[in-house]
Amino acid sequence: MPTARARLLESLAGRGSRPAIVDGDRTWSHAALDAAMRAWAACLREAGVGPGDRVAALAPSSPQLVAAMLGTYAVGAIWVPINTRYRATEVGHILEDAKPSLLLCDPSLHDALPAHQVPMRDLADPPAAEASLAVLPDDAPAMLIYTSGTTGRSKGATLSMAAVVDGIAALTGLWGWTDQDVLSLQLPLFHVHGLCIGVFGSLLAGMTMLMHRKFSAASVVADVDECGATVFMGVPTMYTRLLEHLRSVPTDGERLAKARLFTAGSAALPAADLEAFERFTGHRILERYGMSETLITFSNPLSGERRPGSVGREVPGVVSRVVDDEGAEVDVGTVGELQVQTPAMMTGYWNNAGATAESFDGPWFRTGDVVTRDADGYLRIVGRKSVDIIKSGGFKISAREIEEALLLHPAVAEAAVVGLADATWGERIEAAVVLEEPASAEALIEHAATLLADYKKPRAVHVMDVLPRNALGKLQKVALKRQLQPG
Ligand code: MLC
Ligand code: AMP
Repeated sequence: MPTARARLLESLAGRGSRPAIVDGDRTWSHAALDAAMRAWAACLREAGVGPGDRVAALAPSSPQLVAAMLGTYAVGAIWVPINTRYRATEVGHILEDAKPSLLLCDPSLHDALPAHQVPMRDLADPPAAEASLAVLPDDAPAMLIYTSGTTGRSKGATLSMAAVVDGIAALTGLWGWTDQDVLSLQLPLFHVHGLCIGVFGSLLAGMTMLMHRKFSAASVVADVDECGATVFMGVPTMYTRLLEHLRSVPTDGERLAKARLFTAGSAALPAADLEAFERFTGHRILERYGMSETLITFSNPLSGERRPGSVGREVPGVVSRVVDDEGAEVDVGTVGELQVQTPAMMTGYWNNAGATAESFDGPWFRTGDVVTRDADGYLRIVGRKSVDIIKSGGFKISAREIEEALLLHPAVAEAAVVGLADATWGERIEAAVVLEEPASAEALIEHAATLLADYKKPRAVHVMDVLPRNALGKLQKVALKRQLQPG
């Protein structure tokens, strides 16, 4: 059995002229991607990057970005993708934590760079050169995926090559991906949904990616109807947008019908959206569930029942249990926390042994998601243990991080941030503040927007005399959510 690294990197050249990535009017064959990977590897070696070093990337989706990632693997280094919506403080935290030897940055994103410098290179065409591939064990770290937690700062989930390749191959095997498939890839490449399932999944199966810098419903339709896309993957908000589009252009349902598979994940897909999409297109969306730390652990089947409101059963290789607050397994149909073991498990949070230890109960990873299991094993995600984690449009957001940003405003004495149910975004960020001097809600929103990525900005700020607290003074966020969104 070839190593995971070999399965990913050495398969490219053998696929020759078959298209790997279509980027607008330019098509990159597998051989061209292989050459670009080797050129990047030479370039990185020349810059002194070697095994175990980190290479960070702050750039929109592009074939060069994929080639640079593969080049990073070719020299045995670790890929650290950074969210392109981040601002200087958020980018600065990742650079300080991951300490990359090199940052690959698109010139359009220079404004997001923090004051302190790391060696940097623009992600432009690298010089043509050849480099051999480094031989590294498959369990060495391959990528750091920064993800928010209950604390303010994001943590780098460290995934090995074996975890990603084995985990994704198990999933895409279940979904029947082959080299005849064409993926409409409209997800960003700095999270596991777009990067691991999208890019790794396509490369491992030898399929073609139609790459987009930005999502649009019309381009999904065009990809399927005009460019032969057979598969589309999206977060539920993308399906909400597709449904808006279909309501105004219902005939596009027939155009989308030509695809083979639509999948959803990263947040709960409302059953009503699944049913409406099926009415327009004849396709029942396949919903699956995962996390940056574990990759995809549950999936509805390709053939068999795709149950609305459920994420299906364990992906092959995954074992799971549902436990109560004392760690005892609960009965079928009873809510509890989902815990999992998987070959795709992260090795830990980068530089953060404390957080890693807290997230495991022995071999079990505590997902923090509250679930119930049907009698036949189908799982339903019903909530989260912590109110401090918000999912909006598929992005995971720490309420604490936004509270800390609001508290930096001189007028704010206390701040509480919550996620309220929202038909488009899944959850919508709103804040409640107690002020010590006058300030308008608009000014506070603007203040948060200058410090944080655009999607973290509160959509409303409520000025209150006091925040709801219990007798011991502890903030009652559940009560606050009820107050802001009754019923
Ligand atoms: C954009 N906006 C958001 C937002 N995205 N607001 C809340 N939540 C979001 N996620 C806001 C912007 O701030 C802006 O507001 C307005 O929407 C228009 O911005 P845009 O850039 O034009 O938006 P758009 O490109 O349409 O983005 C929507 C989106 C994007 C759904 C395409 O959010 C997205 O790419 N989400 C995918 C996230 C993802 O990949 N998650 C996977 C995590 S991995 P204003 O007011 O400034 O105009 C994971 C594991 C697993 O979860 O299981 O997969
Ligand atoms: P992230 O840290 O961005 O990888 O987000 C992982 C989280 O996304 C999980 O812990 C869940 O809360 C959520 N999630 C992923 N897929 C689904 C899904 N299909 N349904 C509900 N929540 C999901």
